[in-house]
Amino acid sequence: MQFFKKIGVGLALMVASVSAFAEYAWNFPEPVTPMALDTLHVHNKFMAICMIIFVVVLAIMVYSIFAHRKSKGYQAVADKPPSTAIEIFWTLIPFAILLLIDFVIMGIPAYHSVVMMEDTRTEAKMVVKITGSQWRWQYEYLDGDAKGIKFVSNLSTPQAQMDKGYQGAKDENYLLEVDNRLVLPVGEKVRILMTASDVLHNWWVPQFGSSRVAVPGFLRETWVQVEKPGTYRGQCKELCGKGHGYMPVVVDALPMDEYKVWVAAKKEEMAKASAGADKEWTKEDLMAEGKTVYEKNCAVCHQVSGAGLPPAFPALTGSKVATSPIFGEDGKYLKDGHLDRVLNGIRVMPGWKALLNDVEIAAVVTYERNALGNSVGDVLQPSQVKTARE
Ligand SMILES: [Cu+2]
Repeated sequence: MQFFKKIGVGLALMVASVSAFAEYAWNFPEPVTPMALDTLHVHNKFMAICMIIFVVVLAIMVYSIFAHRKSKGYQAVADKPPSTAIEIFWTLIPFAILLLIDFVIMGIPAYHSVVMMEDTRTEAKMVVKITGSQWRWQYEYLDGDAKGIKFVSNLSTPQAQMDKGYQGAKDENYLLEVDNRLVLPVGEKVRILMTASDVLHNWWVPQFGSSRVAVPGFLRETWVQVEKPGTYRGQCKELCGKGHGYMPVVVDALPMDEYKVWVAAKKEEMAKASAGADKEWTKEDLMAEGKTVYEKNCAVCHQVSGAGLPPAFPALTGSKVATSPIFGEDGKYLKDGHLDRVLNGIRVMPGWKALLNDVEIAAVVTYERNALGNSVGDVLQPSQVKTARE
């Protein structure tokens, strides 16, 4: 009887864990979108169904073994002549039960959830395009007040904390912090268009319940409607290379009025940046800006020191590209020259044309030519980048 008591205690614990669903420590993170909530409900329902099946099957099994034991005079089935009718009967009954559970009791809520995930049409008031690239996210607002806002979102955890042998304290949001967060209004259905520029990525925020693989050359879609203001964190969920663990997603969900303030501020910031492209920059200013841009965007492959990780990521220190002239005699930038590489990329290196503004590109090129062990001495002005783009 001791044995049955133990089973009883075990079952009681399992049933008790169902009530633990209320606290999310044991379960999915707290859902903040209708999609995440629906998925959680489906998950809980399925857990309960699986548990009932488990308990019923185990109970029948334990009862059968115990009640029909040999010492009571029961004979093994194998010793009796087989009955085809009984065999078929006992195969069809569980089959019918499982069919009912799978297709009706589990199928209907799962279907509801999937349809909900696919429905990007209804009531979507704004569209954000998300591009994954090795190893960062790019966000672009395609309509509404925020139309024209676009930026790159890079990991902002200090390099030192990621170095081998680092002993100090790590940030609270270690590897889950970025320089530019995606900002979305609360309560608004946002359609998300997703693509990638190099390999597969996956923009995933667990609390949103939406996850979709970003595929180069394809535009895929999903949606989010954040119901609760707050900061939500996620990661790239598709193994995408060396920096896969270094491209987090951080989303700020703001109430509509605060969101509008953010949009206005961001637009002003962008206008200021493009105005900066027309003035003449000093070498010091470009170098300072260039260092920031380099360490944010380029150091992940070419390393902070410029030594690179050959052969995949060549060194910039002493590199032919970074030390030979940028412009030809006709005044146009040279093909395969420094500016060409930065604007258009090559092989695994993305083109930075769409990701960085004129000032940032001019600054990073100037920096690469006059730091990292290089000392070419020349300066690239933002206005030259602007002309080069045209
Ligand atoms: Cu990725």
